[in-house]
Amino acid sequence: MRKTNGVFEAMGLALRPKSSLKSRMSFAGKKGNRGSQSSVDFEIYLARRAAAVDRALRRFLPPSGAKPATIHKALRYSAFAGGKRIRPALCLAAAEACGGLMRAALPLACAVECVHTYSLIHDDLPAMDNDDFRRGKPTNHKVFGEGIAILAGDALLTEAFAIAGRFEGGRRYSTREVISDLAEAAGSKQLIAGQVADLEGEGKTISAAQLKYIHERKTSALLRCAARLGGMSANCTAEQLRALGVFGRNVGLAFQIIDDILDITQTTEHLGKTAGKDSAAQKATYPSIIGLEKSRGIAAALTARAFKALEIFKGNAWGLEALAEFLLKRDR
Ligand code: GRG
Repeated sequence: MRKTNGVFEAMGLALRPKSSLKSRMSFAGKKGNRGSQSSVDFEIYLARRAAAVDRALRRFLPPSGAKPATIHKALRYSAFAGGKRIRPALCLAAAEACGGLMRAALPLACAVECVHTYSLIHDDLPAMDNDDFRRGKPTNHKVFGEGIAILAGDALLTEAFAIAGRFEGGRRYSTREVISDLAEAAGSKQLIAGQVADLEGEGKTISAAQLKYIHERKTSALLRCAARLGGMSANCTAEQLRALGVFGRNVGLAFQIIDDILDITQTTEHLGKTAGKDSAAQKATYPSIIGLEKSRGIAAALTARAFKALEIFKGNAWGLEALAEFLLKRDR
């Protein structure tokens, strides 16, 4: 039986022990009976995590009545529009794997979600992807106008660092270190570099190596950072931090490939965002270069690599394993 983390458990947020959850979870690369029960269990786990993140974000973000009300309404509109909260879940699961405390990890989980939400608001703008629909709702600029949407993104990015600053620092990692990790992931050599390469690659033939460069930055950098920050909040060892980075990077790469597959195979209504955007924008994706089946194989291989990185946790990283498998099989 795995060790459970008392603090996560007391809040109804710990994963179930091995016998009830893990035994029904299948490894990403294995064939076999993948019962629906395990995914139901994990969806409940994820929903509880998302609810905890929502409660914390409601507290951390300025209220919608704070002046000027327009900007606070706009940033809260996107922050609470129904995102899946994958990055915060990853951060919290990493903290749990390292025996950490929910209250130490929550500000960092929320900070990553604010960076993510800002990037979506800006990505949807007419000057970027020009999208009308996100998280099942009209995009921020469609509701509040372009000027306010730009400012709502700016405000969320800034709030992210204020929220991360609530992390008091621990035995091994200072507030400065976590903030600098987040800044690096969100900065011009990672998240923004990915977006620049993505924009510049539109309508061009790009190689698989260039595509990987984009995915590593546009998507993987923030997922990797979420896992690392969770570990740092829990005073993880240097070896654990490295493993969380490898895990997050590979899960992030798989996440983007699955996202590109879903863009082709699902409807706008189901995804809550416009489907078919990549081919419309003539964007190179793994499915467009190597086809759907090979792309699924690469996503599974990346997930298997992510699982491998968790070996050092000796069975205490159920949340991370379940999350990686859930992300590989997701349909939205
Ligand atoms: C810096 C403007 C700017 C953009 C950075 C993140 C990004 C690049 C663009 C957003 C669009 C995009 C295709 C991002 C790649 C990562 C991705 C698939 C995001 C969607 O993440 P989900 O599915 O979204 O977790 P929810 O809405 O559930 O939070």
